Amino acid sequence: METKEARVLIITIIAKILCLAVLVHADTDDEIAYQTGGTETTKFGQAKSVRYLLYDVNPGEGFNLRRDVYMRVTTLVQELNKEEPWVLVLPPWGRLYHWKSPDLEQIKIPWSTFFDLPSLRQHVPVIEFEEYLKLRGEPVIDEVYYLQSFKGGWTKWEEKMNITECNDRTGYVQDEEGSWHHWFFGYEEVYAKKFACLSYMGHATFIKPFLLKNTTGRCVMLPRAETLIHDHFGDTGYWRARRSMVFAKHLRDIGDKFRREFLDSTDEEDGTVLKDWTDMQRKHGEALGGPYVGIHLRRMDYLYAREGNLPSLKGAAKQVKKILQKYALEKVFVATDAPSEEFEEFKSYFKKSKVYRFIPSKEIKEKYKDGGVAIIDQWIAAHSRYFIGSYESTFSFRIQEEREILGFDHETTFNRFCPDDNSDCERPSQWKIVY
Ligand SMILES: Nc1nc2c(ncn2[C@@H]2O[C@H](COP(=O)(O)OP(=O)(O)O)[C@@H](O)[C@H]2O)c(=O)[nH]1
Ligand SMILES: *[C@@H]1O[C@H](CO)[C@@H](O)[C@H](O)[C@H]1NC(C)=O
Ligand SMILES: *[C@@H]1O[C@H](CO)[C@@H](O)[C@H](O)[C@H]1NC(C)=O
Ligand SMILES: [Mg+2]
Repeated sequence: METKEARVLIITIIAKILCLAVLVHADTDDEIAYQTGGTETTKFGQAKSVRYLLYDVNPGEGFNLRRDVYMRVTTLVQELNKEEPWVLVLPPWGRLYHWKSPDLEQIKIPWSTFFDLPSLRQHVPVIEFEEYLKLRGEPVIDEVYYLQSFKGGWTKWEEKMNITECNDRTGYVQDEEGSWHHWFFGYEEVYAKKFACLSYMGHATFIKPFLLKNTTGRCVMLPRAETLIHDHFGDTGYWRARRSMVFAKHLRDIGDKFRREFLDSTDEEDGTVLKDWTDMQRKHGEALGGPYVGIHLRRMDYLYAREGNLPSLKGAAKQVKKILQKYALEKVFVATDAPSEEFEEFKSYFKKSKVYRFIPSKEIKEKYKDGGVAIIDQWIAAHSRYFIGSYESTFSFRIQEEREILGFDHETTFNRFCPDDNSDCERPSQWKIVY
C-alpha cells in the first residue's frame, strides 16, 4: 500500500500569488493531487511523498478555543509546505465538555458537519481523519509528540523545546508489542508506533525544523496543540486563516431561514451577501445587519468562571433595552447556553420588544449536534445590527470576528455586557480585520 501510494503519487502544487493556497483532492486510495485554479505550477519531486500532520487539544477546552488552535496549526502547515508537501489531518470532534445534550452520540464528528471544507482548503490542504485512515490503509499514526510546558514553569520567555519525561499522565499507554494506545477520538483500532513528550515553549512555526529534521514518519501527531502559540496574532495571515473557516452551508441556511422568518433579515437588505472568502473584502460599515439586537448571553459554567464580570438576567435586559432604544429596534436575538427557565426570566423583563431564541428541531439536533446549533446561534447573532457579547468568551470573540469579515462598523461589534455594579466597564479589545 505504502509503496504503491508513493509510486503513483502525483503532487502538483499551484502556488497562488504569495500564499500556498492548495486544495487536496483525494478521491482514490492511492492518489493525492494538490490543485487549485492558479497559473504557476511547482512540482515537488516524485520521491517526496505527502506527510500528514494531526493534532489534538486539551480535552477540557471548548469549541471556540479549538477553532483558534486550528488557525495556529494552519500557520505551521503553510510553513511546512514551503519545504515539502504536508497535509493537515482534521481531528474529529467529540466529547466536548459543553456538549451534553442527552441522547446524542457526539463523537467522531467530521469537520464537514460544521465547516465548509472547500473553503478551508483554499487556505491549507486538509483532510478528514477518516479520509486519512482510508488513504493509509492501516489505522496507524507513526509518531506522537505530546506537547507540554517545561517543568518548573518559566521566568523568561524564550523559544525552546526538548524531548523530556512526561510531566503528567498523558493517557497514552504502551502494549507488550510496543504500540501506543489512546482514546484517539473514539477510533479504538488506531495505534501509534512511537510516543514521546516534548517540552515546548514557542510559536507554532518554531516546531517546523523539528518536524522536518527530527521526525521521519508519514504521520506525526501533536496532542495538546494549544501549547503552540500564535505566530502573529491579528495579522493578515491570522485573518486569512480565520476567513477560511466558513461555516458549513447547511448551518448557514438554517440560520438564514430563521433570520428571514422571525427577524426580517435578509442578506440583500442587510448588506451581508457572502462571497468566496478569497474575494471578499468589505469595508467597515458596509454591512448594516438585520433590524435586531444580537446578544451572546454566556451562562452555565461562566457564572463561576467569570464571577463578578457577568450581569444578572435583569441587568442584561436593562442594557439591551438601552440599545433597542438608541437604535430604534424592536427585536432581540439571544444566543445563549442558558437553560429555558433563565431564558424565560430574561424574556419576562421585556414588555414591548420581542425576544427570540433559536430552538432546533429534533432532526437538526440529531444531524448537526450541539456544535451545529451553537454555530447557527453564532451566525444569527453575527448578522444583527448591534451585537453585545459576554466578557472573555471565545464564543463571543468568534462572533465578533465573523462581523469583522462581514463588514460591520466597530461600534456595533465590540461590545460586552457589564456587570450590574459597573455600568461603565471596559470594552472588549478590538481585533480589527486586516487583509
Ligand atoms: N447553542 C449555544 N451554545 C452555547 C452558547 N454559548 C455557549 N454555548 C455552548 O458552550 C460552549 C462554550 O464554550 P467555548 O466554545 O469554549 O466558549 P467560551 O467558554 O464562552 O469561551 C460552546 O461551545 C457551546 O457548546 C450559545 O449562545 N448558544
Ligand atoms: C533534533 O535533532 C538535532 C540533531 O540531531 C538535535 O541536536 C536536537 O536536539 C533534536 N531536537 C529535539 C527537540 O530533540
Ligand atoms: C533536555 O532535557 C535533558 C534531560 O531531560 C537535559 O539533560 C538537557 O539539558 C535538556 N536540554 C536542553 C537544551 O534544555
Ligand atoms: Mg471555553
